[in-house]
Amino acid sequence: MALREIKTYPDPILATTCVPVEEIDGETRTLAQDMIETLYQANGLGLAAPQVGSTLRLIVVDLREDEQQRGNPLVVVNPEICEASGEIVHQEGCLSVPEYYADVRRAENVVVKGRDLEGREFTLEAQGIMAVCFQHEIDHLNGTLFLDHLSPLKRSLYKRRRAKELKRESH
Ligand code: K1U
Ligand code: ZN
Repeated sequence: MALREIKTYPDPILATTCVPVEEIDGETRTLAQDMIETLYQANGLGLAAPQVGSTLRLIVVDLREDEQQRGNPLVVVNPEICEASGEIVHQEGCLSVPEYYADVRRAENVVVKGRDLEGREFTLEAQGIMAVCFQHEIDHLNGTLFLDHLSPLKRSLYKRRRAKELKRESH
């Protein structure tokens, strides 16, 4: 297993629509294992393949039940939201959007369909923060960031701030 570099905004891979995994092979498994290791090192709740430079439709989510718990990772290959209901406004952050948090409105309950690393199809139900997390990760596979759910004003303020940060870092 290896840590992978987390791509940050405005890396163009974060705006890319990812392609379905056609065959779950050794490379897919290595990618998933590396993503789990990278997720834990970054202390995130979820991670999508484009965040580590791959354009495959694959996400990993940590299904811990409380803040102290770790190590219950779920890999979902070709995830899809097949049902969504309710509404929740939750503060979101993103490992690819450093040091920025904002409230986002999303569905409160989702049913997610996908495959595990053995190719077996499964569905799961998620509520609250886990539902938010699945929507956030599946957005990544469609080239969408939580910034895209904000008002144009908030988004452009963030983009200006990020451009200044990157300019400072380059000097
Ligand atoms: O995709 C990512 O960048 C990971 C991101 C996913 C996310 C989960 C839930 C709400 C919004 C976004 C994160 O994990 S950011 C870290 C985070 O928000 C968090 C970490 C531990 C506990 C709760 C939240
Ligand atoms: Zn994210």
